[in-house]
Amino acid sequence: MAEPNVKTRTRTKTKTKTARPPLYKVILLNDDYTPREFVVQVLKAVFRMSADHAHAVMMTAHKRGACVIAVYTRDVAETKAKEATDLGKQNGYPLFFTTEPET
Ligand code: TYC
Repeated sequence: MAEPNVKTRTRTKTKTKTARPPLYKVILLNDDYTPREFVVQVLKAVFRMSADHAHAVMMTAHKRGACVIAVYTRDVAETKAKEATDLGKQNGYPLFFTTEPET
């Protein structure tokens, strides 16, 4: 009986993956002096949050001491954290935002 003429070839497919930049968390810290409503205004203005989301985030920081509010590339995270902290400072409040690398 004749063998079927099957040729097997191995192909190597190379898929190039685009490296993603490391992400940084922006964290809101609680304090005893900044008015709740002011925190909400800053979250809406700097982090483009809805009123409801900003209020929920503010309350989480208020109750637990801190709240992760968003992740961005390092530059964006640091710029937004500084912008938001400066808004508090300009108004005489100790409101503070910090950043840390996402693990
Ligand atoms: N603890 C503040 C108050 O009772 C409100 C507040 C909430 C301040 C969250 C900062 O990240 C914060 N007036």
